[in-house]
Amino acid sequence: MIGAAALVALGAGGCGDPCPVDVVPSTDDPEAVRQWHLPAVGWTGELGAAGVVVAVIDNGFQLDHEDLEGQLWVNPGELPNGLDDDGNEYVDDLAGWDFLDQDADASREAVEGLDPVLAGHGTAAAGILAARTDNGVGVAGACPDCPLMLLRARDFDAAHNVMPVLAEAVRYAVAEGAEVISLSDGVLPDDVDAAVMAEVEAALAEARAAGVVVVASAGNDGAEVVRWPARIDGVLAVAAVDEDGSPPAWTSFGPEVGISAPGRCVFTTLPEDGYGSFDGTSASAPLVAALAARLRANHPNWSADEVVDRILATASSVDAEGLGAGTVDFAAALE
Ligand SMILES: [Ca+2]
Ligand SMILES: [Ca+2]
Ligand SMILES: [Ca+2]
Ligand SMILES: [Ca+2]
Repeated sequence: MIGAAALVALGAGGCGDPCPVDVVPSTDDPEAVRQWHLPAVGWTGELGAAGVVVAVIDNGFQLDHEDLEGQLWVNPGELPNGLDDDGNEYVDDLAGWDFLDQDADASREAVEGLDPVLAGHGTAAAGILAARTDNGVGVAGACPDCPLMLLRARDFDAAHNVMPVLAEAVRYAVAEGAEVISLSDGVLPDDVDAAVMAEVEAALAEARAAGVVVVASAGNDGAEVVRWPARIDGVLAVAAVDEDGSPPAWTSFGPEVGISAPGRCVFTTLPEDGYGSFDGTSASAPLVAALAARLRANHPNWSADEVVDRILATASSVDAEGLGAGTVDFAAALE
């Protein structure tokens, strides 16, 4: 699992202290007053990136969350009729797929005994990326015009620690037109089955060759160890910074990190039409994915490398080792 100890911030008690917000995003979303992370990365409220589909591969989602309504990618070739209309071998994949259950419903299903923090993981990541913005409800997303392709390929219990269906989810995302993949997930390198690793790395190489930018969380291990698959070449590994622009003690760091982004007290959507703070590099990666999508929209002919290079070249500096190029800066990158 991805550093459960650091994913501590959901629900009552939040981050321990109220999130200090000096600058408030200028949107009509009531909970945006708690979203310090948006102004911190230079996000100024513009919607941007119309039509650039971002795949979020995670542990399931509240697909009908009030602040994700209208934000989901829709498969144009599929009808709800029990048939595989578009011939992609997935029946009725109207808006994504559940690769664990092999069904069309990527909802997060209740699992008895599962930590509620982890139960809300996918919904939190999706909202950071593309919650509906300026709608008078909830929070703002960092790329609200990005259609979200929500793919369930992971559960946070031990049985799924090697992500055996991740390769299939990545290939689906690429085939169905996602241009960015956001992966708030990772395992310690020694915990990956060699065959699974090889298959996932092949799928990620295919994604990259297709121009798809893959962004992944570095991990919450508080050590110089970047989790797999963030650590592999061709995946943009994201570490966390806090509201002071410093690395929280729990963030993973190291030479494989490409960039850093806010990862503490990131206020976002949660299950049951909820909202709350989310901590961890699982919050950081979707922010960077949002910027990648924005850049992709502005520069449709750029390669994945060119998108990543722009993100790195325009980062603001961080006074710490192992955090890559610095903190992601939307304003500078999109200038
Ligand atoms: Ca289909
Ligand atoms: Ca169908
Ligand atoms: Ca399902
Ligand atoms: Ca909203």
